[in-house]
Amino acid sequence: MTPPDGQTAPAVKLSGVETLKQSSRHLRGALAEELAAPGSQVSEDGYNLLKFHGSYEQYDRDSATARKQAGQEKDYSFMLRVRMPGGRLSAKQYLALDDLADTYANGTLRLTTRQGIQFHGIIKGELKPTIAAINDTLLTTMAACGDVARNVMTSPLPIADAAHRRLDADARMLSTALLPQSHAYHEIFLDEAPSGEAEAEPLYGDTYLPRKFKIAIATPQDNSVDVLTNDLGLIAIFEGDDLLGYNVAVGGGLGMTHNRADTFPRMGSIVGSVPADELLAITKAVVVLHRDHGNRADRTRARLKYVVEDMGVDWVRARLGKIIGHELADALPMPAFQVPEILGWHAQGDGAYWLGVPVPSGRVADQDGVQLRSALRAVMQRFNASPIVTAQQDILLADLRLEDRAAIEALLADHGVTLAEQLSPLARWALACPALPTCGLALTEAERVRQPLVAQIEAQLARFGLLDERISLRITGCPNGCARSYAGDIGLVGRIPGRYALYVGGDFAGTRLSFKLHERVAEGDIGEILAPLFAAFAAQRAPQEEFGNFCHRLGHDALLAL
Ligand code: SRM
Ligand code: SF4
Repeated sequence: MTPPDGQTAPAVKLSGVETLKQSSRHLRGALAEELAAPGSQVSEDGYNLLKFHGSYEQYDRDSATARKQAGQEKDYSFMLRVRMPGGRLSAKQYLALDDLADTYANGTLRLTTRQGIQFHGIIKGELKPTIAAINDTLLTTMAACGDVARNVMTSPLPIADAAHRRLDADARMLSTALLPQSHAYHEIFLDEAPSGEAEAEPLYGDTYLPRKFKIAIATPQDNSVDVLTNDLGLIAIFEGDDLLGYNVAVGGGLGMTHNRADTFPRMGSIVGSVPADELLAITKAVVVLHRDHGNRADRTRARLKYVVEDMGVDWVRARLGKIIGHELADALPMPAFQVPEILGWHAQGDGAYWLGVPVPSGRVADQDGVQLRSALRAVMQRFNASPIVTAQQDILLADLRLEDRAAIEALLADHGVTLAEQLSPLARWALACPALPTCGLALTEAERVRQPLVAQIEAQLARFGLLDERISLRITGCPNGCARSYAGDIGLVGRIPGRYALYVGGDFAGTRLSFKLHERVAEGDIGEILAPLFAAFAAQRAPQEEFGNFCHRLGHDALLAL
């Protein structure tokens, strides 16, 4: 797809989505009419355009077979994703979203691995009022999905210092600067009149990007966002309060397709650095690189990572230099990545405290005897907490007073909420994607088996005295990697119903991909299959060595021999 400099690309047959974008009048298509029409679904074109406005049509996969047998149509509904840079929103906004979960959705909020919030189960006729209500809170679903730059991630820590203020401001600035300029969202969902002015998409162009584009900003001290798994990873290097610049990592991404060897997860490559005042310029340059060189014929190979892999890091660096008008400086020296402890009580440095509350799989619900949703709502209302969603699907309640600690803990305990210190590190750091019943791509369960899988693995860790080890577990219902399953210590990737591929050898700090150790492990055998690895780790680990690093050091064959 990408020709060498100075040559013209051979003509390619564009994918259907490219043709749709081109003819959509900047993402309008017939969406307004389709949403107003009777029926529970939108057309395929409507489905593809809706993504740009933050929504996916889904159906309840649990009831699909029974409904088919009964001659009924599937139970269709819509997922809606809120874009909130750095996972930040106010208590008022959170409470408004919480209300909407009852009014229009399935009574739950879902905190995502990219610091967003999702609703599930909105019926077609209520999508428009839901989006309008979200807009009233001054949040948006615009460009939360689709072939554009998605929610920008950054450190969730509400530490009151110059570095954290800067990270927060950078994420907001980039998110705003990269929003599409089309007025379509306002016309379709907010009933605003067409602006009447000629509309342009100066950055994206009429066909937007070849595929989704993800950005995260981290520091070496806080890589809780897994910065290298993003299309563009920005690593801010501070010396005290001074921002020296950003190291620029390009071409990260995790999705792959089973049985297609030319698709694979990839960690971003650090191609150089830019000074602090060139953050927006380099970000736009990487977007342009993707826009102009990404594959527009084959959507499974359309991510920026394949351009970087195919063309090489030197080409990327030279190309970016051309776009921003000067060569990229060499990468700034940086210490090794770390991931700090985020949950529990921490001082913010301004007299206030944050409490990080674990939210299993990010599902904020009142279910299974735990009133987590009510508890969070009550803390926001009574203690005016500022919520922040983390990339671990958890929530930080910031700006709390230490004198309220006992009352807050009592409130949470009354609602049956488990606090971080009551959990093993494995349970604290386990991620699971939604998978069944909402995700149309799921091959296996993920969110709904998170708890039993954690329990299975905990039992084996306990056998070898490893229950206090910090180990990250990531579970996904298919190879797309939504819970970043190829980047942690242990990855479980759904293959066929009830069976998972087992990945190990990544690391907690998120610097390395894991490798596949087993192709199809039955759900009930996962603890047992890990047991020999834990035994060897307990017996042979080097001082301070973490589980992922141990697996990496031994390598695939030695681990398999165990
Ligand atoms: Fe994802 C598609 C859920 C983070 C890679 N992802 C989907 C869809 C929309 C399924 C679909 O296309 O029909 C899932 C909706 C399920 C549902 O019922 O809600 C879905 N992805 C999620 C979330 C909610 C998982 C979670 O547990 O939180 C995350 C939403 C983040 C957000 O707020 O924006 C989510 N998805 C990710 C990540 C992790 C990340 O970005 O840090 C990845 C891996 C990184 C990457 O992009 O490579 C990821 N999702 C994918 C892919 C594979 C993309 C690829 O190019 O390889 C798909 C499939 C696709 O796009 O075709 C996908
Ligand atoms: Fe769906 Fe697969 Fe993403 Fe899980 S990893 S949410 S199953 S697309």
